[in-house]
Amino acid sequence: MFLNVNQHNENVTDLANAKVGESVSVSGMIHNVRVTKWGGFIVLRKSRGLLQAVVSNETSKFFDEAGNEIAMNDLCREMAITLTGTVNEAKIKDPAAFYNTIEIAVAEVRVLSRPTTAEVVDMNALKFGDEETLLRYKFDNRQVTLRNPRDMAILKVQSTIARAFGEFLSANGFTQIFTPKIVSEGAEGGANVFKMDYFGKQVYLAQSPQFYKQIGVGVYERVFEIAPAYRAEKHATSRHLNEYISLDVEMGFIKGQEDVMILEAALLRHIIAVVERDCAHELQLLNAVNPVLPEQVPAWKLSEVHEILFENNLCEADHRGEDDLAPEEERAICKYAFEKYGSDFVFVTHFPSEHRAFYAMDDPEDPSLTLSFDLLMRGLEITSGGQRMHKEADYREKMIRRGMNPDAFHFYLDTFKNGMPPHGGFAIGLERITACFLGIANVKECSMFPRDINRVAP
Ligand code: AMO
Repeated sequence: MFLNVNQHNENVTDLANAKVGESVSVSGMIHNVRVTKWGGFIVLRKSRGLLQAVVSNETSKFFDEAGNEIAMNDLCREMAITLTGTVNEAKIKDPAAFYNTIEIAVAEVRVLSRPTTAEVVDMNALKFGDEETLLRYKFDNRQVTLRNPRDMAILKVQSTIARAFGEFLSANGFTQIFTPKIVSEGAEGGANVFKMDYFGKQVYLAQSPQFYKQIGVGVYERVFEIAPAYRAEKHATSRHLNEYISLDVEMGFIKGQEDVMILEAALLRHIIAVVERDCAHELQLLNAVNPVLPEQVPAWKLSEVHEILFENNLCEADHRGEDDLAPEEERAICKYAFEKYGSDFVFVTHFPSEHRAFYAMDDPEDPSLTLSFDLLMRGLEITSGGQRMHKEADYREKMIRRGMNPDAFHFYLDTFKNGMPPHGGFAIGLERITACFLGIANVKECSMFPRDINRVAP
């Protein structure tokens, strides 16, 4: 047998160009059915949201999988159907309706398949919110509650962010790479690494593609990766997942970490523009305001952030002299930056060397600090990044100073032994940036199947 590839039909189900008065055939899942005296409504769920179809007792006909005529009453939620009818103009108020200027006058409905339970999860009864029980119910039944238009919208925006990330970088000379997630050493240090048995040997799940993306710079100069990262965080918080998607970037031949920060700002401006262009429906449904990234983005040293907050009396505690940002500071400095400079983003730089991963380059002007940064968005850290060391001797010296065994990292060090350009990069947590875009309080809602300390299924 041969398949004729010319038969490929683009966008068969896209109704965007459907004209009023036209006859169309459209397939989807029944989101809701409402029977009235004169007929009723079938709400069809499509990939972007809902489509309303109007049934008339006089003219609409219904058929089951075998082609036998049935009554409208025999239809139920989550049946897969193909519906044929005429496009009519309409004004649909339901914000979940993606098609809000048209409806279909049903001529015929054909059932393709049906659920086998009488107790299909009622997507319409799910209210959005972050009460614990509701979230637990949603995550326990995620395989079906994902069909809720609001959850669909969150993950649609997430998908758009990831697409825009890849598009921008590909257009700017970056090569997409795919690196192993089963690794012999954790890249970020600390205790939050998952151990795993690998044919009798202890290995780890990658906390980040850090080593491999740096290696990639020696090959392609500029690389990016979109892949899961694993962190054995034992605490349940609204901003930590045990598996998250890391949007990683690494670039060679930089003059300083500012090159990396400028690239990230330009990348984010592109992402914001694409989300605004392609996700207007989702932003409206979720009541989300697209973030603002002005031409002049605040970029303050950690010590300056502590000072600004203290001088303006913006935090409960005095954090001056501390070697990291407290969560109340992250929120307060973002509020300050938005009110004073109209920016939803703040770069914080020059974190103390002791508190950054070993690969960070120390600041030649003050080696107790690093040329590294975090990017805060609307009160939450969405990125860490910075300039890396690029000389083998510097790595060995810092590793020994930290009590690490350089031999365990021989393949990584071998990269620098064989020559590396000055380079730097960053990683954005996809669930976190999605949550910040949409004003969602818990990052788990921005994961298709969240993994946390109590959850590995579904
Ligand atoms: P870092 O460990 O700061 O840096 O992680 C980078 C970004 O990843 C996201 N993130 C998480 N999101 C959800 N749950 C978690 N448990 C979690 N941990 C991290 C955050 C964070 O800002 N290799 C460096 C990056 C680099 O320097 O290029 C790294 O992994 O948004």
